[in-house]
Amino acid sequence: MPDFTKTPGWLDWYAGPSRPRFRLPAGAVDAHCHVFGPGAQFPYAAERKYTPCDASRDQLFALRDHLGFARNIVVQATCHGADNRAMIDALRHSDGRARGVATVRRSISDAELQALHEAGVRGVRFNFVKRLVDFTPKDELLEIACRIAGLGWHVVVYFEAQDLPELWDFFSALPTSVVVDHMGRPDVGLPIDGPQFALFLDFMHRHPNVWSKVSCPERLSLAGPPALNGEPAPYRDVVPFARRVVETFPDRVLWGTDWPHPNLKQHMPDDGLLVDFIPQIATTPELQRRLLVANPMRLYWPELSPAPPAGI
Ligand code: 0GY
Repeated sequence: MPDFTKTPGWLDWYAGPSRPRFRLPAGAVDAHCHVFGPGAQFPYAAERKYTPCDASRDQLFALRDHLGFARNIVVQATCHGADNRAMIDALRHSDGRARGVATVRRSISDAELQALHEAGVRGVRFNFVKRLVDFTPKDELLEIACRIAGLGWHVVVYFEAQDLPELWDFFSALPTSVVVDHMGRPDVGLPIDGPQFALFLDFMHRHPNVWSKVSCPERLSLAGPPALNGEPAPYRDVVPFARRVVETFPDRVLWGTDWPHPNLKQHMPDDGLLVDFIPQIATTPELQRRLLVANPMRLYWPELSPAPPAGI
């Protein structure tokens, strides 16, 4: 049995999250979360950059029910490399209430892709965050994107804001819908109207196939969670950024908890508090319905979704 001792400083996910004050709309989808192992059943990948704590599918489903979500999108985490078994196991045990985003290599066969589709996978993730993965040549990624386009899947991309200029042309060449994790990780210490965030908004304006997850305030925030004396908004410095994206592109945004919150070493969020962040960034019931229900259903359960609004 390999050594699966947690990476030093790793914070476990928050046990006993509060019950959110914000009531999620019926049918809400947690569109970004993970399962980790358990390592004894689904070993972590040899090439991983961190070893997490275990976070099982049953624990994920318990959180879903506690927070009031109806469905999950389980995104393959880098600690499992391209071994999608833990994620697929979660989909198979979800009673049809979870779909997935996989990591695949160029060597995957058509039959294996088809098996992933039948298990509920609807996307692949390309990760460009250097602390998380080794470099994969772009021609290999483009080849994968062209193959999965035929299945009606999309590409999820994870990168940091300073890398968008270098990645712009590659993203523009992708033949599918493209979902950006966590707004492309803006530096929220910079002005919202400054060049860095303007570039990201311009990227979305110019590419109608690009969506954004307005998730991970706890990862992006420099201000942190509210103090115990009850500051008004959790992660308040992230609010204007996420709100700008939600209000500018209301039909191309998704939200997820990011449970079990990999690689947080200073502060582990209370997932109930994260849900209470939502009405700060999607301020009307209609924006909330699109963010949490209509948009993720259109992307992941199109067969259950009404026809999209005109122009989408
Ligand atoms: C996230 C963020 C992170 C990690 C991963 O797959 C992963 O390991 O996505 C991170 O460390 O920023 O979205 O889960």
